Amino acid sequence: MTEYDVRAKALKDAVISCKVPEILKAVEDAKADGMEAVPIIEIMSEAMGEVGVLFERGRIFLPHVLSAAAGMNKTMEILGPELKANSTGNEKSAIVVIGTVEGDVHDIGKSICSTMLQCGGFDIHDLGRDVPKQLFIDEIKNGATFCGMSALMTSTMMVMKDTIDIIVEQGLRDNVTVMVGGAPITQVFADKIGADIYGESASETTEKAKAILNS
Ligand code: B12
Repeated sequence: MTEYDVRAKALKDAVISCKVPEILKAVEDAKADGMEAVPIIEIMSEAMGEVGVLFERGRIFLPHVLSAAAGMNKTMEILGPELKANSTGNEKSAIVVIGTVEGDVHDIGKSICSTMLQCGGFDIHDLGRDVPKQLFIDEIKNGATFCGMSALMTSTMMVMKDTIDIIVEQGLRDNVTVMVGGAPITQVFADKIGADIYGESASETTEKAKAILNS
């Protein structure tokens, strides 16, 4: 195992431990070893998926998941400023409205996307979680040219399609690039509901959004 692999495993194990102090210590150790913010976040995001699997199998319970989520949020508080300081920005800028769709409170991945898009030079209007459809529409009417929707549950995925339908009905479709993401979302689903960008990760989302902005 390389030194990087050892550090990556320590980060993953810390998230899976669901203990905030262990998570923060692993992040500090990784930073001290020179690991950059983006790989730290990506490794930890993947480990959160494993936390979900353990939860599903009944090996851990809701308080554990909440604690791992708190560790993840605290990590973003620590790494966010570093990400912003190292950001390369972009020559052009655009307003991005982003949020987790109505009925869904999962916001960790959405917030990571917000931070990375902001580092990519976008002007972020983050509406948070459980966002009513109309709020996305209002932001588009007020000048947002990118609309990012996150959904983590099979029961809320279709809210993305409903929102796109309203965007079309209101004659706003040509004004906005629609981006969708979240663990159950796939490229196939994104194509089916008529989204422009599917982002598997925050860095991929930022690259794809930048490519459209600069095209
Ligand atoms: C953490 C978590 C919670 C936390 C959320 C805390 C928070 N503030 O977000 C809490 C404990 C509150 C929670 C609650 C619930 N949860 Co939960 N939760 C999870 C868990 C373990 C991890 C999610 C996560 O944060 N992943 C890490 C992030 C970084 O990954 P990500 O969100 O996928 O984001 C990345 C990409 O997808 C992408 N991306 C994300 N958003 C966007 C947006 C755009 C625009 C783009 C382009 C890209 C993009 O970029 C991100 C970063 O790289 C998942 C398991 C899983 N496998 O996903 C279950 C999971 C999503 N939860 C689940 C369930 C069922 C629930 C509850 C209903 C449980 C309950 N019985 O009460 C409630 C939901 C209540 C509600 N109405 O929403 C199920 C959903 C099952 C399903 N098929 O629908 C899962 C899959 C667990 C499971 N296996 O059962 N949960």
